Amino acid sequence: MRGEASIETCVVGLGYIGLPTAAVIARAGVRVHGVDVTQSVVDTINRGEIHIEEADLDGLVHAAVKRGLLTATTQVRPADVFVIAVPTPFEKDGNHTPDDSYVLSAATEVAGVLKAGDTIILESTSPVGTTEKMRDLIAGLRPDLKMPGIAGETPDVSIAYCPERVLPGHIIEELTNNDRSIGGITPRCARKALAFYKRFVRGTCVVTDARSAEMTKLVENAYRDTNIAFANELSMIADETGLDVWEVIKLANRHPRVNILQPGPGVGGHCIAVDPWFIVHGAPETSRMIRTAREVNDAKMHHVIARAIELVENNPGVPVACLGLAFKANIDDFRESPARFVAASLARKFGERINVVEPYAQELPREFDDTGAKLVDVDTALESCGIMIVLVDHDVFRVIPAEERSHIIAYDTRGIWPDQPVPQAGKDNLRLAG
Ligand code: SAJ
Repeated sequence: MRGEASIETCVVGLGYIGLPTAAVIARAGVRVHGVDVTQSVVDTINRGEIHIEEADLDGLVHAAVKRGLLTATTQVRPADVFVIAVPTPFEKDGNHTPDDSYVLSAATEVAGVLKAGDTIILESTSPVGTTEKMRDLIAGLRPDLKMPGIAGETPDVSIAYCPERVLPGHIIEELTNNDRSIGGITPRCARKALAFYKRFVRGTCVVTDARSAEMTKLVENAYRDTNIAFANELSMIADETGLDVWEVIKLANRHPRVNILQPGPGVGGHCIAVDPWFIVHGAPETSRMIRTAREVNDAKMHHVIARAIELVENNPGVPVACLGLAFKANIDDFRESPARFVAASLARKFGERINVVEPYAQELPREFDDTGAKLVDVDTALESCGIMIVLVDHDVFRVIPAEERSHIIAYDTRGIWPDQPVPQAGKDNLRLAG
């Protein structure tokens, strides 16, 4: 933008959030060094190509690399602003303990090149207090630099927490237009981060403190998880009582202050099924509803598996098609996907009777090896399968006309075929609505 000082940015982590963020920053004319631990990712980006699927990202990265505004390396380089966008998974202890080691190792690398006047921004979804923990780590590594929020010192650097809130499939548009929380360790840190985001964000940037911004990010996803759990619980109640959950939700949502979300085979992805646990971990005694919502959504996946097994066993010899592996509609992301888990469970149990339809997959994931299950296209499934289990609401499944599927028995966990004939009473599993 005209009139702004030229700055250099270093974005650490070039995944689903880091790469689009780097590309959008570069589009605003800011020079970006992207850093990733994986050499093949770095090489791909330096060729002007991308390693993930995301609408409009390839053109943006290609243009940024061509203009010399985006370069990728495996090493953190000196910059004016550092943006950390690395994963925060769970520890492998089975207790949903947040693993902040990637954040702290990125911060350690940044500390090595940090100079007075720099700004460090953490974007990774993180437990409350992580930004201060990062500050304390850097303070220990760089005693020559004064850190913000430590009494009596005028800081040399600024540190802030600024979470993204973008929806996969719409990342570029949402990175630019969504409002953002800008949480400084001090108000001065927030102002520094604000000036940075103003360069490429059109949405309103709301300034707050780092801990509030950390909690806000977790709350947003816990809110959605809780609301999906309500829908999933309703679907299991409807199953038990023989009601059509889609009809009930449709009617209830005509109330001006009711907006129930849609049931499905469980909740997947890397955010909604993960972030609520960060709240539970920080306040285990008081976060009862948030924990229960997680448990309900996980239970829904096991409910779907049990119902699907019942359906397949009640129809001996009939070939089965599982529709979808992605964690949600119209994307190619199969990580942490309940659909994939359900389909793989059925493949292990029923072997070659199981066909998987996933237009976004070139091959089946490894857990399907040696099961006998096959990847087929929609038409093959319609011709050869008598049972269809809808696990993902991809548009390509939604638009299959009723007459093309009138011969099949459907277990529609997404409610995409409201016109599917309801099978005979007495077969409970066929009355399933969710
Ligand atoms: N789902 C349902 N029923 C619904 C809505 C969603 O079963 O009515 C399921 C989806 O099928 C999927 C899961 O929930 O398995 C999550 O999908 P999603 O579309 O709700 O969310 P994500 O994980 O793609 O992205 C979320 C978003 N958060 C919120 O909407 C509050 C996004 O804005 C965040 O930036 C993102 O998490 C993140 O990175 O944290």
